[in-house]
Amino acid sequence: MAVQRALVCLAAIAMLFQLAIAANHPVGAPGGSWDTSTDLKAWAVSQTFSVGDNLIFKYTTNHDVLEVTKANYDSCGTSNPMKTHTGGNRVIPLSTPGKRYFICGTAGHCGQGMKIEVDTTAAAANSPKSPPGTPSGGSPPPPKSSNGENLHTCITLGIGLMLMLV
Ligand SMILES: [Cu+2]
Repeated sequence: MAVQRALVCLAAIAMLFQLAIAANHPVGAPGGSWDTSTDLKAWAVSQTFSVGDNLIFKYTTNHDVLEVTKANYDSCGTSNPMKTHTGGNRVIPLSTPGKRYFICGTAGHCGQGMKIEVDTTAAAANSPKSPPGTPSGGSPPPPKSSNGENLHTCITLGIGLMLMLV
């Protein structure tokens, strides 16, 4: 029984960590952003993008964000972008593995370095999807008298642990 409780506790903590693993990537941070003065190429290389992460573009309105083909990325071609994002604050979910290309559409900015290649990798093998045991809308597993309490303690512990590590 004690082993079972320990396992539940570990599972709860693992779930919390998994949530923490999905990362946000503010483009150019720290110290820079989506602008012409940030070394965005170096920034992109320094990042590890995983499925489930988010790219966050924050920029002044003299910029925009175009998602383009590799050819247009290479040539700074701004015609026929796959997507155009304006408004100054854009969250782009990285939901599938593979390469995506973003450039600024303002004349000259891509040539000044406002372009990034984002290579999203599949989620790491040690963070599997949550088990399919809980169908959406299904009822939660039958509560056992003290387990709820234990789970709560575990989650509290897990959050404490995360805060320590952050
Ligand atoms: Cu720009």
